[in-house]
Amino acid sequence: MPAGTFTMGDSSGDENPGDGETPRHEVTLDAFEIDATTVTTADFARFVQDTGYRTEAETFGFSAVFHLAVAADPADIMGQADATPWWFGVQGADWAHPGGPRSDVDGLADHPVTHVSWNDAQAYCDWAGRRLPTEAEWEYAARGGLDGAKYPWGDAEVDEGGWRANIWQGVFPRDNTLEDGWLTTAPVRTFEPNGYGLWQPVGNVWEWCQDWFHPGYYRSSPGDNPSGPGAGTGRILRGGSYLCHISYCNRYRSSARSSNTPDSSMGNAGFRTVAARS
Ligand SMILES: [Ca+2]
Ligand SMILES: [Ca+2]
Ligand SMILES: [Cu+2]
Repeated sequence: MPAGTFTMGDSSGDENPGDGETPRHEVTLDAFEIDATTVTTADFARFVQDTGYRTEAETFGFSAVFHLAVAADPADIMGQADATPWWFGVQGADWAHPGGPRSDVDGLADHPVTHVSWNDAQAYCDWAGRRLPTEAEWEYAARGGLDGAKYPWGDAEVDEGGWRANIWQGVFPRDNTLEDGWLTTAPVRTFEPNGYGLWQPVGNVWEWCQDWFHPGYYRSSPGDNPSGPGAGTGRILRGGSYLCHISYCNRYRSSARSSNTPDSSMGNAGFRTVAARS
Protein backbone atom coordinates (compact mmCIF):
# COMPACT_ATOMS: atom_id res chain seq x y z
CA MET A 1 0.00 0.00 0.00
CA PRO A 2 1.51 3.33 -1.03
CA ALA A 3 1.34 6.26 1.35
CA GLY A 4 -1.73 8.26 0.52
CA THR A 5 -4.91 10.06 1.44
CA PHE A 6 -8.42 8.67 1.16
CA THR A 7 -11.91 9.50 2.36
CA MET A 8 -12.89 7.29 5.27
CA GLY A 9 -16.50 6.59 6.20
CA ASP A 10 -19.83 5.87 4.54
CA SER A 11 -20.81 7.75 1.40
CA SER A 12 -23.67 5.47 0.30
CA GLY A 13 -26.24 6.46 2.91
CA ASP A 14 -26.46 2.86 4.05
CA GLU A 15 -24.77 3.52 7.37
CA ASN A 16 -26.00 1.38 10.23
CA PRO A 17 -27.31 3.77 12.91
CA GLY A 18 -25.12 3.64 15.97
CA ASP A 19 -22.07 2.22 14.19
CA GLY A 20 -20.43 5.59 13.63
CA GLU A 21 -19.63 5.16 9.93
CA THR A 22 -19.82 8.94 9.50
CA PRO A 23 -18.83 11.75 9.32
CA ARG A 24 -16.74 11.06 6.26
CA HIS A 25 -13.29 12.52 6.69
CA GLU A 26 -9.92 12.61 4.97
CA VAL A 27 -7.25 10.30 6.34
CA THR A 28 -3.57 10.25 5.38
CA LEU A 29 -1.56 7.09 5.93
CA ASP A 30 2.08 6.07 5.71
CA ALA A 31 2.96 3.20 3.40
CA PHE A 32 2.46 -0.32 4.70
CA GLU A 33 2.26 -3.91 3.56
CA ILE A 34 -0.96 -5.86 4.04
CA ASP A 35 -1.72 -9.54 3.53
CA ALA A 36 -3.58 -10.26 0.29
CA THR A 37 -5.73 -12.76 2.20
CA THR A 38 -6.82 -13.45 5.71
CA VAL A 39 -4.62 -15.81 7.74
CA THR A 40 -5.47 -19.41 6.84
CA THR A 41 -5.86 -22.47 9.03
CA ALA A 42 -2.58 -23.74 7.52
CA ASP A 43 -0.81 -20.50 8.53
CA PHE A 44 -2.24 -20.72 12.04
CA ALA A 45 -1.28 -24.39 12.36
CA ARG A 46 2.37 -23.44 11.68
CA PHE A 47 2.20 -20.84 14.44
CA VAL A 48 0.71 -23.33 16.90
CA GLN A 49 3.23 -26.01 15.96
CA ASP A 50 6.09 -23.57 16.43
CA THR A 51 4.96 -22.05 19.73
CA GLY A 52 2.53 -24.46 21.39
CA TYR A 53 0.15 -21.50 21.68
CA ARG A 54 -3.33 -22.24 23.04
CA THR A 55 -6.13 -19.99 21.89
CA GLU A 56 -8.61 -18.41 24.27
CA ALA A 57 -11.36 -20.68 22.90
CA GLU A 58 -9.24 -23.66 23.99
CA THR A 59 -8.52 -22.11 27.38
CA PHE A 60 -12.17 -21.21 28.01
CA GLY A 61 -13.30 -24.58 26.63
CA PHE A 62 -15.85 -23.29 24.15
CA SER A 63 -16.50 -20.93 21.27
CA ALA A 64 -19.48 -19.56 19.29
CA VAL A 65 -20.67 -21.67 16.35
CA PHE A 66 -23.42 -20.81 13.86
CA HIS A 67 -26.31 -23.24 14.42
CA LEU A 68 -26.16 -24.82 10.96
CA ALA A 69 -22.41 -25.45 11.34
CA VAL A 70 -22.51 -27.24 14.71
CA ALA A 71 -20.73 -30.62 14.72
CA ALA A 72 -20.95 -31.69 18.34
CA ASP A 73 -22.75 -34.09 20.63
CA PRO A 74 -25.82 -32.56 22.30
CA ALA A 75 -23.99 -32.59 25.64
CA ASP A 76 -21.39 -30.20 24.20
CA ILE A 77 -23.95 -27.63 23.09
CA MET A 78 -24.26 -25.07 25.86
CA GLY A 79 -27.15 -22.97 24.61
CA GLN A 80 -28.04 -19.97 22.53
CA ALA A 81 -27.56 -16.26 22.96
CA ASP A 82 -30.90 -14.53 23.67
CA ALA A 83 -30.62 -11.79 21.07
CA THR A 84 -28.87 -13.98 18.49
CA PRO A 85 -30.32 -17.50 18.83
CA TRP A 86 -28.43 -18.69 15.74
CA TRP A 87 -25.23 -18.70 17.79
CA PHE A 88 -24.51 -21.68 20.03
CA GLY A 89 -21.82 -21.90 22.64
CA VAL A 90 -20.12 -25.19 21.77
CA GLN A 91 -17.66 -26.93 24.07
CA GLY A 92 -14.60 -28.07 22.17
CA ALA A 93 -15.10 -25.65 19.28
CA ASP A 94 -11.81 -23.97 18.37
CA TRP A 95 -9.70 -23.06 15.35
CA ALA A 96 -8.93 -26.74 14.66
CA HIS A 97 -12.53 -27.84 15.31
CA PRO A 98 -14.62 -25.05 13.81
CA GLY A 99 -17.97 -26.84 14.18
CA GLY A 100 -17.13 -28.46 17.51
CA PRO A 101 -15.46 -31.74 18.58
CA ARG A 102 -16.94 -33.68 15.67
CA SER A 103 -15.26 -31.42 13.10
CA ASP A 104 -11.70 -30.73 12.01
CA VAL A 105 -9.84 -28.59 9.48
CA ASP A 106 -9.07 -31.37 7.01
CA GLY A 107 -9.67 -29.87 3.60
CA LEU A 108 -9.76 -26.34 5.05
CA ALA A 109 -6.03 -25.50 4.77
CA ASP A 110 -6.78 -22.57 2.47
CA HIS A 111 -9.79 -21.36 4.41
CA PRO A 112 -9.55 -18.48 6.90
CA VAL A 113 -8.72 -19.43 10.46
CA THR A 114 -11.69 -18.70 12.73
CA HIS A 115 -12.42 -18.98 16.47
CA VAL A 116 -9.45 -16.69 17.10
CA SER A 117 -9.89 -13.81 19.53
CA TRP A 118 -8.26 -10.39 19.13
CA ASN A 119 -5.76 -11.51 21.77
CA ASP A 120 -5.00 -14.67 19.79
CA ALA A 121 -4.46 -12.55 16.68
CA GLN A 122 -1.97 -10.43 18.65
CA ALA A 123 -0.04 -13.54 19.63
CA TYR A 124 0.08 -14.67 16.01
CA CYS A 125 1.29 -11.23 14.90
CA ASP A 126 4.04 -11.24 17.54
CA TRP A 127 5.25 -14.59 16.22
CA ALA A 128 5.05 -13.47 12.59
CA GLY A 129 6.75 -10.11 13.21
CA ARG A 130 3.68 -8.27 12.02
CA ARG A 131 0.68 -6.49 13.52
CA LEU A 132 -3.04 -6.03 12.96
CA PRO A 133 -4.07 -3.21 10.62
CA THR A 134 -5.48 -0.07 12.13
CA GLU A 135 -9.10 0.44 11.17
CA ALA A 136 -8.02 3.22 8.80
CA GLU A 137 -5.40 1.02 7.14
CA TRP A 138 -7.98 -1.72 6.71
CA GLU A 139 -10.51 0.58 5.04
CA TYR A 140 -7.90 2.23 2.81
CA ALA A 141 -6.74 -1.20 1.60
CA ALA A 142 -10.28 -2.61 1.33
CA ARG A 143 -11.38 0.24 -0.91
CA GLY A 144 -8.87 -0.81 -3.54
CA GLY A 145 -8.38 2.77 -4.68
CA LEU A 146 -12.10 3.39 -5.29
CA ASP A 147 -12.67 6.40 -3.05
CA GLY A 148 -16.32 6.84 -2.13
CA ALA A 149 -17.49 3.47 -3.48
CA LYS A 150 -19.80 1.28 -1.43
CA TYR A 151 -17.87 -1.96 -2.01
CA PRO A 152 -14.26 -2.96 -2.73
CA TRP A 153 -15.23 -3.54 -6.40
CA GLY A 154 -17.25 -0.31 -6.80
CA ASP A 155 -20.94 0.46 -6.50
CA ALA A 156 -22.39 -2.56 -8.34
CA GLU A 157 -24.58 -4.62 -6.04
CA VAL A 158 -23.03 -7.75 -4.58
CA ASP A 159 -24.96 -10.09 -6.91
CA GLU A 160 -24.68 -8.01 -10.08
CA GLY A 161 -23.14 -10.13 -12.82
CA GLY A 162 -22.59 -13.03 -10.43
CA TRP A 163 -21.79 -13.08 -6.72
CA ARG A 164 -18.79 -10.99 -5.70
CA ALA A 165 -18.52 -11.91 -2.03
CA ASN A 166 -19.41 -14.72 0.36
CA ILE A 167 -22.46 -13.58 2.29
CA TRP A 168 -25.88 -15.11 3.02
CA GLN A 169 -28.57 -15.78 0.43
CA GLY A 170 -32.08 -16.81 1.34
CA VAL A 171 -33.93 -16.30 4.60
CA PHE A 172 -31.59 -15.58 7.48
CA PRO A 173 -30.82 -17.50 9.66
CA ARG A 174 -32.59 -20.67 8.52
CA ASP A 175 -32.55 -21.14 4.77
CA ASN A 176 -29.38 -20.45 2.83
CA THR A 177 -29.84 -20.99 -0.90
CA LEU A 178 -26.04 -21.15 -1.33
CA GLU A 179 -26.12 -19.08 -4.50
CA ASP A 180 -22.55 -17.93 -3.87
CA GLY A 181 -21.49 -21.53 -3.19
CA TRP A 182 -20.69 -21.30 0.52
CA LEU A 183 -22.63 -21.80 3.76
CA THR A 184 -19.69 -20.93 6.00
CA THR A 185 -16.12 -20.06 5.00
CA ALA A 186 -14.80 -20.09 1.44
CA PRO A 187 -11.12 -20.53 0.49
CA VAL A 188 -9.33 -17.22 0.96
CA ARG A 189 -8.75 -16.78 -2.78
CA THR A 190 -12.36 -16.94 -3.94
CA PHE A 191 -14.13 -14.34 -6.14
CA GLU A 192 -11.94 -11.52 -7.48
CA PRO A 193 -9.37 -9.44 -5.60
CA ASN A 194 -9.85 -5.66 -5.37
CA GLY A 195 -7.72 -3.02 -7.07
CA TYR A 196 -4.96 -3.40 -4.48
CA GLY A 197 -4.95 -7.21 -4.72
CA LEU A 198 -6.89 -7.93 -1.51
CA TRP A 199 -9.15 -10.96 -1.58
CA GLN A 200 -12.49 -10.86 0.20
CA PRO A 201 -12.05 -7.83 2.41
CA VAL A 202 -15.85 -7.90 2.59
CA GLY A 203 -17.70 -11.13 3.24
CA ASN A 204 -16.31 -14.53 4.21
CA VAL A 205 -15.00 -13.63 7.70
CA TRP A 206 -14.93 -10.51 9.83
CA GLU A 207 -11.41 -9.21 10.29
CA TRP A 208 -10.00 -7.95 13.58
CA CYS A 209 -8.33 -4.54 13.51
CA GLN A 210 -5.98 -3.01 16.05
CA ASP A 211 -8.22 -0.20 17.29
CA TRP A 212 -10.68 0.07 20.14
CA PHE A 213 -14.22 0.80 18.94
CA HIS A 214 -16.13 3.96 19.73
CA PRO A 215 -19.13 5.06 17.64
CA GLY A 216 -18.18 8.74 18.00
CA TYR A 217 -14.55 8.34 17.02
CA TYR A 218 -14.82 9.85 13.52
CA ARG A 219 -16.06 13.14 14.96
CA SER A 220 -12.66 13.82 16.49
CA SER A 221 -10.17 11.37 14.99
CA PRO A 222 -6.82 12.72 13.78
CA GLY A 223 -6.22 12.99 10.05
CA ASP A 224 -2.77 11.42 10.10
CA ASN A 225 -2.43 7.70 10.77
CA PRO A 226 -5.37 7.46 13.18
CA SER A 227 -5.05 4.52 15.54
CA GLY A 228 -8.35 4.54 17.38
CA PRO A 229 -9.57 5.72 20.78
CA GLY A 230 -7.20 5.32 23.71
CA ALA A 231 -9.49 2.91 25.52
CA GLY A 232 -12.69 0.97 25.04
CA THR A 233 -14.45 -2.31 25.66
CA GLY A 234 -14.52 -3.77 22.14
CA ARG A 235 -11.96 -4.07 19.37
CA ILE A 236 -12.87 -3.20 15.79
CA LEU A 237 -14.08 -5.87 13.37
CA ARG A 238 -14.40 -5.06 9.67
CA GLY A 239 -15.85 -6.45 6.47
CA GLY A 240 -18.76 -8.66 7.49
CA SER A 241 -18.97 -12.39 7.01
CA TYR A 242 -20.75 -15.34 5.44
CA LEU A 243 -23.65 -14.54 7.77
CA CYS A 244 -24.25 -11.04 6.41
CA HIS A 245 -27.54 -10.41 4.63
CA ILE A 246 -29.07 -7.15 3.49
CA SER A 247 -32.18 -7.88 5.58
CA TYR A 248 -30.27 -8.44 8.75
CA CYS A 249 -26.86 -6.85 9.03
CA ASN A 250 -25.75 -5.23 5.75
CA ARG A 251 -22.20 -4.81 7.00
CA TYR A 252 -20.46 -6.28 3.96
CA ARG A 253 -19.58 -2.72 2.85
CA SER A 254 -16.17 -1.04 2.87
CA SER A 255 -17.14 1.48 5.56
CA ALA A 256 -19.16 -0.83 7.84
CA ARG A 257 -17.96 -1.23 11.42
CA SER A 258 -18.50 -3.72 14.20
CA SER A 259 -16.71 -4.75 17.35
CA ASN A 260 -16.40 -7.42 19.98
CA THR A 261 -14.54 -7.87 23.23
CA PRO A 262 -10.87 -8.83 22.72
CA ASP A 263 -11.33 -12.29 24.26
CA SER A 264 -14.34 -13.22 22.10
CA SER A 265 -14.04 -15.87 19.41
CA MET A 266 -16.55 -17.11 16.87
CA GLY A 267 -16.78 -19.12 13.71
CA ASN A 268 -17.08 -16.12 11.41
CA ALA A 269 -14.15 -13.93 12.43
CA GLY A 270 -10.47 -14.04 11.54
CA PHE A 271 -7.81 -11.49 10.62
CA ARG A 272 -5.13 -10.39 8.19
CA THR A 273 -1.85 -8.78 9.16
CA VAL A 274 0.22 -5.77 8.13
CA ALA A 275 3.81 -4.57 8.45
CA ALA A 276 5.45 -1.19 8.10
CA ARG A 277 7.17 -0.89 4.74
CA SER A 278 10.90 -0.35 5.11
CA1 LIG B 1 -22.42 -17.76 1.31
CA1 LIG C 1 -13.48 -10.48 5.06
CU1 LIG D 1 -23.12 -8.93 8.87
